Amino acid sequence: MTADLLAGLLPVREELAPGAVVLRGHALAAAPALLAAVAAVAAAAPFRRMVTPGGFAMSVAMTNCGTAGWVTDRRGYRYEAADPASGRPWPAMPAVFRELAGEAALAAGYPGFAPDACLVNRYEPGARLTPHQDRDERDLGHPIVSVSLGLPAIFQFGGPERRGRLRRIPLAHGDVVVWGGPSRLAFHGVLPLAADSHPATGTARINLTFRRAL
Ligand code: MD6
Ligand code: FE
Repeated sequence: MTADLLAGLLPVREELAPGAVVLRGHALAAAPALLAAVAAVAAAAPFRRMVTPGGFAMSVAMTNCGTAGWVTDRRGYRYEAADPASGRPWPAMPAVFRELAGEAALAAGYPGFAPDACLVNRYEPGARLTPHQDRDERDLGHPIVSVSLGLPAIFQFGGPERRGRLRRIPLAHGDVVVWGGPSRLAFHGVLPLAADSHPATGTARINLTFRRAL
């Protein structure tokens, strides 16, 4: 049985922790339009492996759209209005992105979410994200909406302290995680992607994380 079918047997709404929910399959209907929009964004602002402040190239390739984009380099993590690779503003956020994000946030109990930034992550086999907090946004009162497309991955989810135990949550094509309130500063990561192929994305997993950055 494929991961997508397995995911369909799980409850549609899973409470991860207070303020954090998984909405299974919530982005399935929009997935083709979302992936077409990802291709358009990447044509204007190509995926690239950014460098951490410690000097290591990240295994995940990233790009952004919206009025602000998340970047990292030797100087640190921050939001920038322009793509450092081109000097041009990040591509505008596609309407299908904004609508899906606002609607998923509402379904999770966060009405009025209006993202100004979407970080687009591309995982190839072996790519991973070490546990971290998302804390570069100005107002942590806004939630984050995270959309998984293509190959499945294991999401790690803990508490507000690095030392805490991490749960493992499988995320499949079309799953959406919404994250805010008392969980906004929870540590989370993604385990190394297993090699496989998916009809929607080939050998990759795409993750969209929507934020209100400014
Ligand atoms: C990913 N996601 O799923 C990486 N951050 O590829 C994140 O880092 C993330 O999924 C904050 C909230 C939800 C997330
Ligand atoms: Fe994150």
